[in-house]
Amino acid sequence: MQTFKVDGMTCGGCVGAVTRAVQSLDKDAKVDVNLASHTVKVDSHLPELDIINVINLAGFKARTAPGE
Ligand SMILES: [Cu+2]
Repeated sequence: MQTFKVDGMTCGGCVGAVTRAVQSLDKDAKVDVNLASHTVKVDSHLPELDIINVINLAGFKARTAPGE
């Protein structure tokens, strides 16, 4: 499980967009978005950097959240 802080998510549409972005790289990825804490948890085999890049390409601002 990898945890990211993602800025720019405001509604369910954003949740869907982030989820689809990650799953475009790994269709079996489990993506758990918490809008209130701006946190995205990803359970997949993807490298951390790939996840950050694809979320940013979708129009958000992702960074690692170490220790969470
Ligand atoms: Cu939205």
